Amino acid sequence: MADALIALGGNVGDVRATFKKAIANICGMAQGVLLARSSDYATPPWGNEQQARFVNACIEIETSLDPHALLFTLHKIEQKFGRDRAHEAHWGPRTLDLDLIAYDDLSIDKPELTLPHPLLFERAFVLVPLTEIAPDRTIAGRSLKAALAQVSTEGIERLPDMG
Ligand code: PH2
Ligand code: MG
Ligand code: MG
Repeated sequence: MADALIALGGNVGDVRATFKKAIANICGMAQGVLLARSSDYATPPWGNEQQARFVNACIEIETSLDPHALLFTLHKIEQKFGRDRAHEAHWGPRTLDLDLIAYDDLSIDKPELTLPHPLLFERAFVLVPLTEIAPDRTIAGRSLKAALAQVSTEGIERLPDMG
């Protein structure tokens, strides 16, 4: 079994309800066990600022899928929840984005999959929820806590639990 960190994001529809269903799908389809789930956070849009705020979260799972099969599964789940990669704007609005952030300590540099995720350390909307669930983790030799201290978390707001 491998340990995978996955970032969730979205800003179209009832994103928090989508997350809940998507996480159940991930565990079912990735033969996974949910090890940790962060809080949900409202985050200012990054990359393209002319769009609604996002909701972001991170999970840690144990999975028996290899990284490529896991990525394929994540894409299938994005589709199931209304994601349309063919017709969306780069960094634009979306119902559900599932990004594979890290898979054990594996480094992969292929067009279809780069691990760890290349923009991880630039994105407070990933570092905030990830540090919540893995405060002592290092990825590619960098401590998440130290990386978080170097980005602005302005406008990021932890959302109350849904119960
Ligand atoms: N995802 C994007 C583009 N911009 N901004 C925030 N805050 N959170 C995201 O998940 C996000 C984004 C495209 O995937
Ligand atoms: Mg993505
Ligand atoms: Mg993304």
